[in-house]
Amino acid sequence: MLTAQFNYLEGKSLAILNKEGKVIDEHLVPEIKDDELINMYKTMLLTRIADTKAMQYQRQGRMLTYAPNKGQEAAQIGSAAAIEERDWLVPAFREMGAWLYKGVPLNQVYLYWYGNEMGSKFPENIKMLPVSVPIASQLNHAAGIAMASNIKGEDEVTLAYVGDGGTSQGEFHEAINLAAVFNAPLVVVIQNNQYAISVPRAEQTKTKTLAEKAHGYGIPGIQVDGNDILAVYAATKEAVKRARSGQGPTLIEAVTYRLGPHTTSDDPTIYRDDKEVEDWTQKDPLIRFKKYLIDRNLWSEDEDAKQIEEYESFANKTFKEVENSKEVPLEDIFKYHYEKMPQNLMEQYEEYKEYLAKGGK
Ligand SMILES: Cc1ncc(C[n+]2csc(CCOP(=O)(O)OP(=O)(O)O)c2C)c(N)n1
Ligand SMILES: [Mg+2]
Repeated sequence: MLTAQFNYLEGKSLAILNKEGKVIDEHLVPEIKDDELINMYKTMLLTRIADTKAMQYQRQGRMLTYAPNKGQEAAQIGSAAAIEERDWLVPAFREMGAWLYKGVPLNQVYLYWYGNEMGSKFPENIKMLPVSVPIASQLNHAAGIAMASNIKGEDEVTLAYVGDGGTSQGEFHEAINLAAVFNAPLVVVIQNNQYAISVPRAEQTKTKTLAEKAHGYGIPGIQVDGNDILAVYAATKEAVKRARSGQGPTLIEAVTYRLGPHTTSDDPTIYRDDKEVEDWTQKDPLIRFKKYLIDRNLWSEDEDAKQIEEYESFANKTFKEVENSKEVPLEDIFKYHYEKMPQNLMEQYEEYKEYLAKGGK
């Protein structure tokens, strides 16, 4: 078992590919079909391109605030690839790769960040919750879904995400404790991207790792190289198997790095060195996985160049469609929390209409 072999208390962390894309230990390589490996890589590439484009659209004044994913593609896609269609995915807000792997069309990703409620209304067959902006609140929803699966006798698993900062929220504790006590089929992936806005990981908690927090809940935990898609996949696959066979939750810490700003409203040069960003750029998860696939003759630089071109025009076309979609009705901002808009919300709606009528933006 990987959780036993890579014991966080002994300072061990699971890595399968080194930063040159070479396999560290053949025994650890998970069984993944060739077409799935390619699908994983292509989704990483689409995520990188769609993400880069989104930053540009925002800078051009064509999109609202945006939270970029650059550098975290392996943590997102390695985990999402380890669940089945019947399983639930519960994101925080920085999981574009997981959304795409789960089958959410890119236009919905863009609609969400464009401020259109329809971006959160996924096709019926996609078992995924929408973005959760209140940090860690999604974990209680995830624990609830997992507990419901047990009660209903269904063998589906819930995969939920949280950031390093999210582990300091009360809901992190509440959700994992509850899921552990009730043996709920929950897998929590912490995307430890080293920062919660400007707060560095070292100021987030006194524990050496985030994985070791599992100990306090009596559940297995593991730290993995979050920029190594094979390591993330292997650890998640094992955790999913454990959850599905009635052995309860697992906590996975994926050590990664946010190469971009927290959001388009943030300036990371104020709180971190260029040198640090440069060091992590060397550990880019995409380059590493591409090298691995090329070594295995599953991919080539030519195919890569063609795919990049195709995805760039796909992202541009998709975003133009989003821009040309119908104007977002004003009441959308107010109407989805309750079946019927309560009085206080009606008042705010009226006030907002007046504000706009007077030229407010
Ligand atoms: C309950 C709550 N408090 C504060 C915020 C403001 N906020 C938005 S993102 C963020 C940092 C989250 O850091 P982390 O969990 O590490 O996720 P990351 O942004 O790094 O993906 C904060 C404090 C919020 N959205 N919700
Ligand atoms: Mg973070």
